[in-house]
Amino acid sequence: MRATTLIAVACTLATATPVRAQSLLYRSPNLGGDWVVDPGVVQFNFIHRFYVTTAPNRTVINSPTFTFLTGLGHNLGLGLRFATKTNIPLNGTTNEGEALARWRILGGAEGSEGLALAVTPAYNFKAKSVDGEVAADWTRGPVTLQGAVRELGKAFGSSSAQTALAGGVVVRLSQYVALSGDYGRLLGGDTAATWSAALQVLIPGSPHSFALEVSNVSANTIQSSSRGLRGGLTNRLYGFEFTIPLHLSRFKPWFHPRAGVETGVSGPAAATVEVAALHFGSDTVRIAAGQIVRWVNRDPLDHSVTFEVEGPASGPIPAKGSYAVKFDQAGTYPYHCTPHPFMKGVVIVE
Ligand SMILES: [Cu+2]
Repeated sequence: MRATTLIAVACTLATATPVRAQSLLYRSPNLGGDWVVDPGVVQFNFIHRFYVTTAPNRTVINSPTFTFLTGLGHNLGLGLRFATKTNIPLNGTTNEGEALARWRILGGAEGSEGLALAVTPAYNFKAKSVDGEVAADWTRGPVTLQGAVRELGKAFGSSSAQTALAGGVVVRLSQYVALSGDYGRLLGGDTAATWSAALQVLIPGSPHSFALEVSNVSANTIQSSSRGLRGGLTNRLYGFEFTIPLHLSRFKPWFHPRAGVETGVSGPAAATVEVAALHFGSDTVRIAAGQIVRWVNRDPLDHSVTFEVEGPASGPIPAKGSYAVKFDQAGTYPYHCTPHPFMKGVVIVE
């Protein structure tokens, strides 16, 4: 399949389901979470932790974990994790890889009020172990409570299974800043509990979030996140996490330059929403059933109008492009922009 075909397929898929964003403002450092992303998006999260050895060497020991997760639609995700400082005491490489799938069984877009729940089956290549996690969170206003139950098929190089429990809390001080912490431990056995604390920031005007972290966990796979390090200075690592959503549709203009395109239905609109400066100009519009709403993109970059419920979706609206939808049924239709999930609006059809 040619790259253009692949991208076209990804874009078609991207228009079919509502977005799921991924932001550190709803998740503490050692809880993998219950988030999934839209089809056509590859979420890349980069954790970098480190500690410094004692004098005279004072060597900085780095401990990164890379996570890639893509959306398959229907609240399913598929991903890979790779860490270079495993906490699984087996001979050989210190690298640790994990393949994972995720099904978000319950919950709206990330950050929605109420309960969300996901299951994450995984395979750990270092431990040759089938692992899994059931994770839930409950959000009300500025607070998100998290919990996770993990099952480790062959725990830490042994041939026996172990269960771990973890819980965390995130408190959002504003739209852009949050504090979080978590605690977890394996059931049974004399092992160190895991803990972390973080200051999280949503970078304004961007889809990125950033966290400054302290923890006693060196690698953030399901296994390595379940047992704390112990021993001297290595029981505390400092570091950061950075989240990067890569929207494959962003690359579409390489193949199909198109500005000023009009998509959706044609005809006079009862309401026009100007999209400019990364905002939907009127975030609430009221129309009567049978009328048309048109979105006009005044920004030099792509936006989209993606409804939270199954229904019409614009796909990328290029600069100077527009998109129009006719609403035949009364109701409330919240929507957002897929490349910029913080852009939100609602159409109320009366
Ligand atoms: Cu946008």
